Amino acid sequence: HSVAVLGAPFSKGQKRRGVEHGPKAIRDAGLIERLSNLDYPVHDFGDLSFQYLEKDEPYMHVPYPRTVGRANKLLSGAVSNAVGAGHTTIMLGGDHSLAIGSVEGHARQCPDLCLIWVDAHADINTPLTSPSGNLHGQSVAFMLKELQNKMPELPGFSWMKPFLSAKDLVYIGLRDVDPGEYDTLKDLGVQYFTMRDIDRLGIQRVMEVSFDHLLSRKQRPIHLSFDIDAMDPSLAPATGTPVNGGLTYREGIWITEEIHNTGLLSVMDLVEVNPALGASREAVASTVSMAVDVIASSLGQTREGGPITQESQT
Ligand code: DIR
Ligand code: MN
Ligand code: MN
Ligand code: MN
Repeated sequence: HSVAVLGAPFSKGQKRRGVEHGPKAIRDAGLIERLSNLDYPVHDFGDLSFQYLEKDEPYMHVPYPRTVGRANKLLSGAVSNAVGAGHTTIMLGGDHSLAIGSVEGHARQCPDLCLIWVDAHADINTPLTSPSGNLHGQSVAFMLKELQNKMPELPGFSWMKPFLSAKDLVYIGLRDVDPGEYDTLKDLGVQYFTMRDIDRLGIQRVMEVSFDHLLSRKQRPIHLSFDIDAMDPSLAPATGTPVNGGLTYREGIWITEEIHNTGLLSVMDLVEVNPALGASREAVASTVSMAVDVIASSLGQTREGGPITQESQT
């Protein structure tokens, strides 16, 4: 198989500037070279170019609905094309509102996909429950069929319909869940693992139960939506909404290694790297390096080495 890398320099799903520079920072840190050390061809599709609408009045307290909706429509088509061409697709954000288009485009090719959401946050607010209004905290609510009658019709989103069932979703890494989100998670019976659950069960067991939940009935494509703020802020400080007590390096890599080992990873989002934040150059460099490591590990980079292949003979 082959890998497609797709940059999505977009930031209007939240209010801090700089996250649109994520794709460039991740590429500059050598992502493509790292992936070419693995055993398949890598196609870099470059960055999408998003239009920022001049007139885009807030919907209630939700800023830039049309701009976010349009960006996601564009991204959806690009992800759908890349998956349709047979590539395992890596989407570099940009903020996490981009998961709406990424997962939707993936689902157009693979209607039976399942979604693993690795994040400090559940991103399942609706415009009515959202404390901030920011669309990057609402992405999952746009996807879920069960929330259809709780979602107002936002301008910019008429191109899509909810397409995912709550049973096809697992969260890992949660530690900052808003009250409305908590109620939704409980009402819908979503399978989720907070940092407290990881402390209790261990990350190995968390992944085992996650795969049991998603894959025991049948094998199907996995969409991994990885918000870098899932990682502990000591490892990934350059992000818009860091929360203490996150995943360790080894927990993060265990998650991605286990997902690779299923052989079912189809699309991965890596979002919320913001090179304009972070207290120093080192802080930005460590965040970007963490992003490259979880991507490479999702695509088969191992901690165990491997046999000689054609590629490994210089
Ligand atoms: C918060 C923060 N729950 C919100 N969400 C973030 O704005 O809805 N998601 N930062 O990544
Ligand atoms: Mn997120
Ligand atoms: Mn987050
Ligand atoms: Mn492999």
